[in-house]
Amino acid sequence: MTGSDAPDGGFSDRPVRAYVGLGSNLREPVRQVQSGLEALTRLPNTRRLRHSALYRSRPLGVVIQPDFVNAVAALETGLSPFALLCYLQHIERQQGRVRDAVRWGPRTLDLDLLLFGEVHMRSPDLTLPHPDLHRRSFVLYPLHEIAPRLVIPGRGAVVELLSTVSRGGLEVLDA
Ligand code: ROI
Repeated sequence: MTGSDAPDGGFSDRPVRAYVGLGSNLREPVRQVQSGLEALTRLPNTRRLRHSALYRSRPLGVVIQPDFVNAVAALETGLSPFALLCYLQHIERQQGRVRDAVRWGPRTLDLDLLLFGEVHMRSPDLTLPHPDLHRRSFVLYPLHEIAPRLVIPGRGAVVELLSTVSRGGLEVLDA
């Protein structure tokens, strides 16, 4: 797979700061999220910067399913948004993700492209910023941990958004 398979040409003009949310609640979720974080270090034209602690969170969506493990990582990337998305989906497949199995149901590894610099876009395959990011405590808390001054384009400062969501049982897991 190469970045140039992407519909937007594959590369950005200059490096962009992007944020990725990781979530798993199947087949040893801690190990799934750790290997997802490692896989992000191997993306082409990309440096993985900070990542958050691992958090345990109650499932949003189908309620009768195992708790999730979530984390957020920051990247600096020369890939385009669609090329990065393709690589993230490739990592999900490598870790056994079956897309569209049960909507809002359990998953081995979900990698959500949360933010891509200041980019705003809406397409059938990719919406930026991620449309639910400002409502999800399991994204906002880890994001605030690694980027406390971050402002989400169109939504406001992460630190302000924290006070609008319930923490809902979110706990930091021991390292
Ligand atoms: N719930 C939690 N707590 N964490 C997730 O990462 C997550 N991901 C999902 C759904 C099924 C909506 N619920 C989640 O995709």
